[in-house]
Amino acid sequence: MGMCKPSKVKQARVLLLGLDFSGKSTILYKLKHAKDFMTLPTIGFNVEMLEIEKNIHLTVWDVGGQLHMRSFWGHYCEDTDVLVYVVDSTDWRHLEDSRREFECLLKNEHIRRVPVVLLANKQDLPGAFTAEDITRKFKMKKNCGDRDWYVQPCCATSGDGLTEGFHKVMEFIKSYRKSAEATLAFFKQNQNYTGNPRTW
Ligand code: G3D
Ligand code: MG
Repeated sequence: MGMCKPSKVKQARVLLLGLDFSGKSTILYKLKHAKDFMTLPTIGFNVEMLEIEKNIHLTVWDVGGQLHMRSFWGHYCEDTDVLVYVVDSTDWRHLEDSRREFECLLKNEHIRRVPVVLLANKQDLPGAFTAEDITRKFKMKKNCGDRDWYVQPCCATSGDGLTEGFHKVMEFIKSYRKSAEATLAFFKQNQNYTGNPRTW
């Protein structure tokens, strides 16, 4: 009788959030299909599997960012390895809204120490705030001081900056899982430990 080889493929979960129209679905499908893609306003969510690195499968959840959907964001946080938050860098009218939603999201207990990659999208458009502007406006040092974070300028329609942004996602996932493994090893000696850290 043959024996099944254990699968070498590792799984991780990425939560892709941001206000509606910031470019989340364009990013998801640009990475998935590597070509331009017509997006429609997302009703509910889109979910796709991406393989940015061999043998690591990212399940990416792109949840609608309309006002009525934002109250559901919290329901998607559990088991998340990295939060990717997308900002329309030209939409100065809604920048404060976006920052407020971001700060609220960071308080969710399921993503308390989860790393954050913030994508400063639509850099191709005139008047776009730079990644440095967005870093300051989103008070990244203060708001994300307790976790790994990175701000990546990008243009979802051309794809510029997406590879760099998602390589950062991969780097963060690996170090997040490694520290979870160390935590698990440490606490395994303690019989009373009932936690469930995210290990491979
Ligand atoms: P969402 O999923 O966050 O709601 P979408 O956003 O991905 O649906 O994108 C909203 C609109 O912004 C789309 O335009 C899309 O083409 C555009 N967009 C996304 N990223 C960029 C970018 O980097 N540069 C520019 N110039 N436009 C971008 P339409 O007109 O199709 O609704
Ligand atoms: Mg969408």
